[in-house]
Amino acid sequence: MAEKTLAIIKPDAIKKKAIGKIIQRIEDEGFKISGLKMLHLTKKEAQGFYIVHKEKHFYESLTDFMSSGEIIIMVLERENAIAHWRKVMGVTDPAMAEPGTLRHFFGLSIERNAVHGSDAPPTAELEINYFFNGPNGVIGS
Ligand code: FUP
Repeated sequence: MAEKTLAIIKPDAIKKKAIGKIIQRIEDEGFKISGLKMLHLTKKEAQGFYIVHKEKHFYESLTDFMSSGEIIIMVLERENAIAHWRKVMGVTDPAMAEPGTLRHFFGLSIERNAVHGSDAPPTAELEINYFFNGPNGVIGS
């Protein structure tokens, strides 16, 4: 059965003009893209998205970065979508990411790591709702 995950192309990858290559890879990996939009998040929207990290030392810098430029947000569907997308992205720190992964190709640092993916089914649902059908209105629609 198809599963859904949220995927984000982050500002660093957009600045590098990597949108086309990343979306090509997504399609080559058998995902169906069932939602897509480009947004420039406000600082508040970035803080809301990363609220689980609010006590972390990197929260301020991460949310500055995520609100520093446009991002592309997608809903990806396929069997085992969450785990498969995380495998295609590679681990959080690009320096540790395996060759062939998107973070290895495009990531600059643990903060500027090119792409985001949900980490579990409840998170995927929460993240998709945050951008596509949030209770307080659809962000950026
Ligand atoms: P991931 O699920 O791989 O995106 O990684 P995490 O949920 O652990 O981290 C969320 C985001 O926080 C990462 F994309 C990048 C950022 N981060 C930092 O900026 N510094 C750190 O030390 C760890 C994570």
